[in-house]
Amino acid sequence: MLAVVLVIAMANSSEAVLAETTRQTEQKSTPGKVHSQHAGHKHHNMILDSSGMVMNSNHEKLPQDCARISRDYEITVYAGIEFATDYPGTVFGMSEHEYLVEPCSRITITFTNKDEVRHQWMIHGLPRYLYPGGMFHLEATGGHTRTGTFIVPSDDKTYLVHCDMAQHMEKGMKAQLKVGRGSGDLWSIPGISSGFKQDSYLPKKSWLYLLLSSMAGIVLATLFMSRKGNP
Ligand SMILES: [Cu+2]
Repeated sequence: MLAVVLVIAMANSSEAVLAETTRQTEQKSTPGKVHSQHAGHKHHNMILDSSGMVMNSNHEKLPQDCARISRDYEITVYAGIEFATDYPGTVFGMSEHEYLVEPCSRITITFTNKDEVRHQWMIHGLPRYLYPGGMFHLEATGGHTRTGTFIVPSDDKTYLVHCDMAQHMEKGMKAQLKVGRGSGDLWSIPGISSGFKQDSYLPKKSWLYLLLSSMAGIVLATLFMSRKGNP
């Protein structure tokens, strides 16, 4: 009995290995093909080749809260060091750091990388039932262009857009996409919001303590002056 189970288990595992090897061979031999069954990226819809990547592109699946597509946008974005010159402290930049779109709209991004290093245009916080990890993602190697499409839900929300290469967001590749009225500005968006968050090291209501101590100072000074005037 045990031997039979072992034989079946071995047969299954060798089948699995064979299937995986075949899949890998297929992927190697057909660069650029859509491989939604990629091992480890089972649920990603990904097109990948040597000059870039398009992940989770969605041209037709509507978010649950949208009855139809309200509007189509075609947005061209350039990435590169030349777009950082207007913003002190940055190294990389994008030609647009803010995108304003209508609820339930369909957005096609054409992303051109004008640098030699790789850059990405990645948006977070999309509905996970449509976009694995809540993410839509374009990546272009130096001098290349990638195009992809996604559809946003109906709620007013501000989405983070960035390049996820190490230190690129910190060095200027940060943007925001506002659906409808948005949900406020993100911090450190070049040309939009300030570059740092204030750390709250002061005690709460410190303005109150400051006011009270100033008033106490004035009272003491007044008392002191009036005593001096009337010995
Ligand atoms: Cu980058």
